[in-house]
Amino acid sequence: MSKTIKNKLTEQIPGLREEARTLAKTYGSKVMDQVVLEQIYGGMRGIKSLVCDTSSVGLDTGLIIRGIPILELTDRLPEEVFCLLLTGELPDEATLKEFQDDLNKRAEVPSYVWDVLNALPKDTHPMIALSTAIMSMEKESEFRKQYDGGLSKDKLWEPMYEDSLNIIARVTQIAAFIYRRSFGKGDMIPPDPSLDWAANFAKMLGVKDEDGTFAKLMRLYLVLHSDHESGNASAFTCQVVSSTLSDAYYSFSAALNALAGPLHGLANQECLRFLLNMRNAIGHQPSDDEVREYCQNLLDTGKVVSGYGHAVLRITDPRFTAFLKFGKEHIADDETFRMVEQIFEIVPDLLMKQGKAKDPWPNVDAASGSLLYHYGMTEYQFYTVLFGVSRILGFSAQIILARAMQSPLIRPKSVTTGWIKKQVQS
Ligand code: NMX
Ligand code: MLT
Repeated sequence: MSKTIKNKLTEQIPGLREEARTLAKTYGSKVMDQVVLEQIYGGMRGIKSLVCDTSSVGLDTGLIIRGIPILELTDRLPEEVFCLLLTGELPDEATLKEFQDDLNKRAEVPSYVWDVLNALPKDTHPMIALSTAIMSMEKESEFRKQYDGGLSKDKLWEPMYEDSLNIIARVTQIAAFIYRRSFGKGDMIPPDPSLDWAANFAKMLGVKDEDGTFAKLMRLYLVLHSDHESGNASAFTCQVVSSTLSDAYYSFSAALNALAGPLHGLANQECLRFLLNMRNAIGHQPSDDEVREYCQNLLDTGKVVSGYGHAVLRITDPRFTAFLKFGKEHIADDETFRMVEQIFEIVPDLLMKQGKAKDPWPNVDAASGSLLYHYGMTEYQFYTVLFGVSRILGFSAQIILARAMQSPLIRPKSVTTGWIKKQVQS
């Protein structure tokens, strides 16, 4: 199948290149955005300076993948969403099957990766283990081999595609190994190629799942986190590294390091930790007043409420809505999930009253942990690895397309404080 996706891309690329060339040539000097000083000091927030066709994030719509709002994709498999991210089309049944078979063929993890992981202390953070495991496989890179062999720039997307698919095919085994080793869950569970990517992952994690609901959650989880345009910290890191013509191993590892920060992907771990701390501090299932007081105290002491706020969104993140729906359907009476609902009722008001956060609404990280916790994955230090496994789909689609478009080295201009002072005085 991957041949089919690859064929599709091969057909699309000349047209995409021509379109970009014509746009840049015809309108090269047209002003697309203006930069104000606040943005320079404010983390470049909102500056339109990147092209990303895999997905877009509207401040009042949330994630849209190739024109399809994420809430219309929640019953899809992550493999289908990957095809959509990369080619702009959902696969038909045969294409999907071929893609899944292709992933299975690529699934063998080099044995030295287990040695590398086994050499790490067991209490190494799972995100370090994931990033290290991916870096350790760099010697497998087809991109590096072919670049060293002189492959021309216009063909570099092909080995990028090969590397990306190899990583997608292997990363679930690696992540499951990390989970089982870090938290004393016993030996590795071998992959089952008869299952889809997410169900296979759920099985390898070894979480008890008699009725298949955890596998269903994994499918949803891996769809919802798959991409969020290219300005977010991890995808941007991935693009920058890949733009130097580093391969996918370097690029993903670097991107995962960016994802591992508490303002980004680690917020899912922090959010669950916050729920448990609140429950422990209060000593019983908290009342609304107790939740309000606890959260207000957090804000008063200068802390952030993890899972709330966003650099782009100004609405409830539809990915949160999808998790909330899943929770209401499957675990409505769960105590931790109830706290997620209570916080949703209470925190936006507190944030609005505080008047600092531009977006007082929940993001993707506010509910996901409570669902995992319910199904027995209580080790919240692992949650960002799940985010990373999913986001590797988006990283892959983005850097394959970037090489297909022969995107240049990313190198914006910095200025000194002295230069800024001169500008504002003139
Ligand atoms: N709780 C308390 N304060 C907040 C929150 C929050 N949830 N969100 C924003 N603020 C504060 C922020 O710290 C800043 O304060 P100060 O002026 O003292 O530095 C002020 O509000 C303005 O920040 P914004 O411009 O609204 O947000 P920004 O675009 O800078 O940052 C986040 C976006 C997501 C980093 C921020 O909302 C945040 O820290 N949220 C909590 C962490 C989180 O959930 N991150 C996950 C994001 C999604 N993901 O998975 O990556
Ligand atoms: C993401 O999914 O990457 C986060 O919501 C962060 C972002 O978009 O900035």
